[in-house]
Amino acid sequence: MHILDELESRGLINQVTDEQGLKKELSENSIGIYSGFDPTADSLHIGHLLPVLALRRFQLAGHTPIALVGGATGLIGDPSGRANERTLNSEDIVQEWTNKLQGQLARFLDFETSENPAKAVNNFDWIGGLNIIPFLRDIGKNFGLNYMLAKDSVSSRLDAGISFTEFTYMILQSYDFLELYRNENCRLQIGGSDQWGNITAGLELIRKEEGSEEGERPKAFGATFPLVTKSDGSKFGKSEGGAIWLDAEKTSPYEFYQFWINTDDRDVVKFLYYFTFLSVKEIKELEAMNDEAPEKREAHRKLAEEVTRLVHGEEKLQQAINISQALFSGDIKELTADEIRQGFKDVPSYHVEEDDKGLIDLLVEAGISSSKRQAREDIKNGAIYINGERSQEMDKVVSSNDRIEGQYVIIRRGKKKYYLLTF
Ligand code: 545
Repeated sequence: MHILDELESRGLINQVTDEQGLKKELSENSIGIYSGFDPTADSLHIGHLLPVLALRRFQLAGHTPIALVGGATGLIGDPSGRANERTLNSEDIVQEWTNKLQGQLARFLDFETSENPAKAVNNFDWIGGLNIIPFLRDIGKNFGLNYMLAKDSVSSRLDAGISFTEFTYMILQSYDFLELYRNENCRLQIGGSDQWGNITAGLELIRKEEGSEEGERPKAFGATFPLVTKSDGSKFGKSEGGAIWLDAEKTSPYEFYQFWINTDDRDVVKFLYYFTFLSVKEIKELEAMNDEAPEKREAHRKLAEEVTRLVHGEEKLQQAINISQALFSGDIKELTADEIRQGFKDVPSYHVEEDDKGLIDLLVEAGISSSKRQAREDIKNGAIYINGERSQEMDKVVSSNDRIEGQYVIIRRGKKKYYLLTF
């Protein structure tokens, strides 16, 4: 199947320039395809996944993905899709975030394959040293003020205000496209729908700078992805705790997995198309299962597995599954310390100073039972579980033997109330 048809059948194409021309180009040649990521945060989140995964889809189809990190553009700030001027980050911060994003992007692409290895580039390498006079003369001359003012990213900001800094952003992104067109055989830029204006500005620049004498159109194209929407109308990619980051330190693989498991029944099929590499046929089968028995959550589980594996790898996925199962069954004694940290990140925790401590005192001190009397009652009633096992021994002493990897004890009171004790 043609890569463009594949993207289309997955619902991944929002807009595309000269679709037939692009189709031909992709069938006849192996080309460079780029997408850019500005270091405006220390991590990507799932809102950035579509272009990252698309770069990989194009690589699997034999083309060369170029992941661009905006070491230069990140110092300026893209006004696209933003209602207000950004505050500038320091150069040190932008440098640090550039390195982090480069590391994250690299995980999704294959740099080893001999035919079409991926490329990682930083636009600071060609923008950082530019001189303003030649830049304004050679590149600036191609941008008419009316053209720039008519772009959504600018026109929508005329009331709220836009600095010259952000106003010039489209010129820099256009210059990147020209640079990659010239030096990396890049013929296609992809991005979210907010990037359409910047991408087409780049195509204009390439047309003007590289157009041949006979007026033959240079072969460069642009394509955008749809905005990811949810059936319940809420914003995609946010949970109660905020954004779902790709950095495991910011969103643990377990939380990440849970986010996908909790996908609305009405969205799960769409997300399988968007965020996995499962074939249309496989997704159709999952769709049938979801229609018949949504409560079994086969499609949700598959979605969570596939995306978690893609982002965090097999080992972290297995941990996330372990944690989910343990929390579901209450049988948590086999969990590792790392799994405990992920699974019980949001439960109340209490640090115990003593090595050995009587259970009754512990329950009161940690705020699990309201008084010693209540603690005795709880134990007697069988409401207290230590690492998933009911404990009805009144004079139980919690000691190092009870600790998971020497560090943690999980107390459960009743059906669902968990407490994390650290030592
Ligand atoms: C810079 C130089 C280029 C080409 C592109 C750029 C970046 C582009 C932009 N993109 C967004 C972005 O978000 C921050 C990511 C890291 C924290 O601003 N001007 O950098 C997003 N992009 C991915 C998708 C997007 C877009 O990285 O395109 O639409 C989000 O889905 O907003 O030469």
